Amino acid sequence: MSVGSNSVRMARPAPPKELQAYLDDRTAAINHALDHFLPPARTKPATIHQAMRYSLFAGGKRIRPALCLAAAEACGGSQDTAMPLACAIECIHTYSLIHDDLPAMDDDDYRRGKLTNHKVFGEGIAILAGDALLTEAFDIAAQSQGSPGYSQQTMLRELTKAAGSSQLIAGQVADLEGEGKSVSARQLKYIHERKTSALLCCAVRLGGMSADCTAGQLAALTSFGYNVGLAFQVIDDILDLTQTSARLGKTAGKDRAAKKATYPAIVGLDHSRRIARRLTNRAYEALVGFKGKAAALEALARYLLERDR
Ligand code: GRG
Repeated sequence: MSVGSNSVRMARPAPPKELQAYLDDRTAAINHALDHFLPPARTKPATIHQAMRYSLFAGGKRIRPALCLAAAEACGGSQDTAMPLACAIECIHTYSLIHDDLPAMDDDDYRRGKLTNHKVFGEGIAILAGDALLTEAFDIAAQSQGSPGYSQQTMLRELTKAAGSSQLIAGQVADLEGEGKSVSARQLKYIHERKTSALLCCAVRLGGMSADCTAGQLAALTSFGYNVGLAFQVIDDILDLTQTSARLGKTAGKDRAAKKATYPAIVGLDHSRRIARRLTNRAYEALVGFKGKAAALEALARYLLERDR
């Protein structure tokens, strides 16, 4: 089914009103900041800046930057201080999606409910748009201030580690190499930890660091981010199997068609749902010490577990 502009979007259960208002508010602030940080679309060469902005403003859920801001809030920090780091994470995430959709990778025609970058701008420009977003991410992160306990250098290294060849890229390599092969649950966890959890975890850690969090808070945020990140990918695999392309804004059912290793393929749908719930419960447990200041993080974790796109 097409997910293009002619497709009909189905109604979906909305997050609770308060969380929806919170997400709308944060999304507006994140979009405003991204618009400020990115070169204007008319900046020469205009094609590349249009291509970068096309995917960045295509309607992503903004989960990672929202988590970064919520983590800063949980540690008593400000949205403004965390914002460059939140935006840098979203640029890295968007680059990874553009490249993931390329014919040499997952070969997808739709993303975020729109044609993929290479379908609109061609493969060469899509590769460059991903490269440029990755590079821009570090320029944006370098505009963060650092906090008394965490230097700007420490935070930049946090970002490079999460996006680099032992985390995000390592996950993608293992994913590519596992296609069509029998992959164990242990190997699958290795892929999920790197391909998905590393960047989500980095988002909450950077939010905490921007707020000069204590060592105990950083450990709690790490456990929260790690578990939410794993749960996120299990849910993503379930949605690929159970939702329509129109609902997801990308082609559904691709994992099965590509014989990709997923939790539903290895342990079944029901068990996968139980695993996602268990991981989310572990994420909640990590927040106990924040004594209510992490209400937004907790609500986001619940939303991610219950989401349908
Ligand atoms: C270096 C050539 C090269 C490629 C890098 C690292 C990489 C490619 C791809 C990994 C990207 C990937 C698909 C990770 C899985 C994480 C995931 C489920 C992403 C979808 O996240 P959502 O649902 O997306 O938050 P939106 O569109 O809402 O932001």
